Amino acid sequence: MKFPDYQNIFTQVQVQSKPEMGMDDQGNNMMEERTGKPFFSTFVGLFGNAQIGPYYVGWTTLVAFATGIAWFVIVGFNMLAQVGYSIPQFIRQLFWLALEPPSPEYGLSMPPLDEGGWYIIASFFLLVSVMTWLLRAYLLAQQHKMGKHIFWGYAAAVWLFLVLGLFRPVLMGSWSEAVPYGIFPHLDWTTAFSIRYGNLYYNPFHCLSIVFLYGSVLLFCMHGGTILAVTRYGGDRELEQIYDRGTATERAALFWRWTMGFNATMEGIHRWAWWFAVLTPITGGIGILLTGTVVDNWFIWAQEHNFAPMYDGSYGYADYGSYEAFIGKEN
Ligand code: 07D
Repeated sequence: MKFPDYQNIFTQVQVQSKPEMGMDDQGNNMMEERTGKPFFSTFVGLFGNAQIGPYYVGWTTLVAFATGIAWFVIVGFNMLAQVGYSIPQFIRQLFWLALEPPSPEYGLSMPPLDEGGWYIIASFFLLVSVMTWLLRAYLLAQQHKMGKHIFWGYAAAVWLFLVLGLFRPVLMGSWSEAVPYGIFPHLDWTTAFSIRYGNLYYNPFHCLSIVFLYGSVLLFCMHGGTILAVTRYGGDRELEQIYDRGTATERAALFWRWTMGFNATMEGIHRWAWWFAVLTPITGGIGILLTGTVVDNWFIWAQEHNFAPMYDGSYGYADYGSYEAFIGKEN
């Protein structure tokens, strides 16, 4: 028999037999709260496991879905109302439509429905949805007697989400600080935020967040590439290689040590990747929390801390504050 030949995500081998149902620690089938009759899909099997289902439905799943759908529908209907309930216009303008937060005069109070009230209600549902989904990750890990690494990873993203939509608006004393719901509008908000606070590139925590974001990409590529490259020596059985190091690990380690003088370990590389990923939103959240609360202008802050230039007038009219001042016709 020819040894199975693996090619990237597309494997030539697909396991399709009696469905894997999962076991509890007594060795019984664990079907409580699992719904859906499992089936196999050859197409899905090209990308991952060919088995679809069963799926875990506990109370957290139901609450997260119900509130998530409520948020989605409230946002959708508000957008629809803005185009006079015209479906063609809704489709045409979808990317530009938004459910915006209340304007600043309402502070942290509850505004009328069509002046941000719907935004507050939708946000409440989104908050419940994201938090119950976080709890779901914890409970599922607990049921499987797993570590809580995935829960903490998602919690890090939730930290940034909470900073953007809850903690910072409360510290600033206004819901108007929160992010609008909409495709381009939330991107516009991001740009406006950066400009308002003197260019986010000069926020050192934004810098750190980018380092970890790009770093995660690099590590993921290095690790994925390394494992694929030593799969022929059994490197894909990574856990086995951790406690019983074989030639796959030796070669992978040697490759990197000869390439850059240092190599991670078969176990440690996963901690590197996890920490880089988790630190992206952790550092990001710190940066956003400081913006407007502690630091009002990151460019001036950077000048005061000697890593943005103090213009002396030799660079052009920007140094003068206005074009009129630059050409000497201010008065
Ligand atoms: C957003 C939060 C967690 C999300 C959760 C999900 C739902 C429901 C709905 C399924 C990702 C909630 C669930 C909503 C889903 C359905 C239907 C995590 C999030 C829990 N930046 N920037 C970052 C770069 C600039 C700005 C981080 C690069 C400009 C602002 C990251 C560049 C300006 C903020 C990053 C660049 C600007 C950021 C995000 C380059 C103006 C943030 C990390 C090359 C455009 C955020 C400190 C992340 C942040 C952030 C990268 C440029 C503004 C590292 C590469 C100068 C306002 N930027 N940025 O993991 O943390 O997000 O900043 O130019 O708030 Mg930036």
